[in-house]
Amino acid sequence: MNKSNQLPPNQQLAAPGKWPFVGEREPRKSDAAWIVSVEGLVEEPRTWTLDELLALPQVERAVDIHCVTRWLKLGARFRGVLLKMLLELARPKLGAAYISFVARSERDHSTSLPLEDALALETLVAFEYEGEPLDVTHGGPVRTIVPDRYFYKSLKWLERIEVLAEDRLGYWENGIGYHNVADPWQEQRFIAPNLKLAEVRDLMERRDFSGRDLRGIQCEKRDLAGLNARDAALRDAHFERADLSESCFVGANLSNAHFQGAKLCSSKFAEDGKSSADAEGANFCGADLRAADLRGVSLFGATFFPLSPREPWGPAFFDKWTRIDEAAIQTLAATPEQESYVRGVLSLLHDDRSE
Ligand SMILES: Nc1nc2c(c(=O)[nH]1)N[C@H]1C(S)=C(S)[C@@H](COP(=O)(O)O)O[C@H]1N2
Ligand SMILES: [Mo]
Repeated sequence: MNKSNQLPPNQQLAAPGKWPFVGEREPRKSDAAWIVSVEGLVEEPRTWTLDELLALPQVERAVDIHCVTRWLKLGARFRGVLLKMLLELARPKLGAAYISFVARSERDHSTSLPLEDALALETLVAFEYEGEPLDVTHGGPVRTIVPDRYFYKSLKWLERIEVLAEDRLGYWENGIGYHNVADPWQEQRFIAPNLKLAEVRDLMERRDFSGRDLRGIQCEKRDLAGLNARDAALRDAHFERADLSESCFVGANLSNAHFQGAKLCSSKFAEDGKSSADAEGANFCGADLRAADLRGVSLFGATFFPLSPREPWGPAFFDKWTRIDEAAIQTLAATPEQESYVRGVLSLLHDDRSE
């Protein structure tokens, strides 16, 4: 938390003890012993086995985890070695300006930071969480922890630290469009993609977004009733107050989409047997979800109930034809206020006395 005891904008607390995992689930399968190396623009490239790493001076830090999908976890205790220590041993050369962390994972997942920031933020090469070895799903045996950045800057299964003269965008930052600075206090979640205005206008007129990449699209207050957005990439899309009744979002990526005050009555986010949508971090406050079908939708960090009384929108509307199954509700478990709001409304609606 910062000095004023505030949470970063549009973030909500995860329940104590809850730590959802995000992204890849496991490292690349390999029989080779785990090593961590420092390479690139350094005087002395180094490699450490896990035992050698563990033998270096360790520190313990309480770190706030800020997930880009709108949940945070305060004061998570990590133990490890400071990046600064490893770099002092490898000695960056003149001209070293960026650092890229590369994972031992199927897609060689990576993320980067300006060297100066990585050091100033006291990046940790961590192997323990709350006194226990890191779980594999959370990046064990060794991951980086970058305080004060969205958590996608904290790499799981660290294998290689590359010191570079020029930046090399990481997996989420390159193409997928996550913000390369990622400061949660500035809400640097995504960069705006380059959508061609004429094309967007045409798609809106035809109400057909299916299969398109329309991240960050601006559709506030639009009449888009009956929209076909099947399998569309609509992360961070703006649908505030739009009419989206009877629309189809099956298979769409709606993470961090803005649905405040939108009409979503009879919209489908799911279909029997077919992939449902990803709505992690989406904002449904004030949205009309009567008769909407949200079965199996991933809702980590999504909000249905306003995070603060200052928010201009009240809670989302449901009726007894709204379909949210247990699988979808359970994805809200990390944010108990949201979960209990949804459960509460649904049980009221399905209570015979309210009919
Ligand atoms: N190797 C690797 N590291 C990764 C990712 C990934 O997919 N692969 N995802 C990132 C993202 S987006 C987040 S939010 C955090 C999630 O860490 P957790 O699963 O321990 O919560 O890891 C980051 N580091
Ligand atoms: Mo993330």
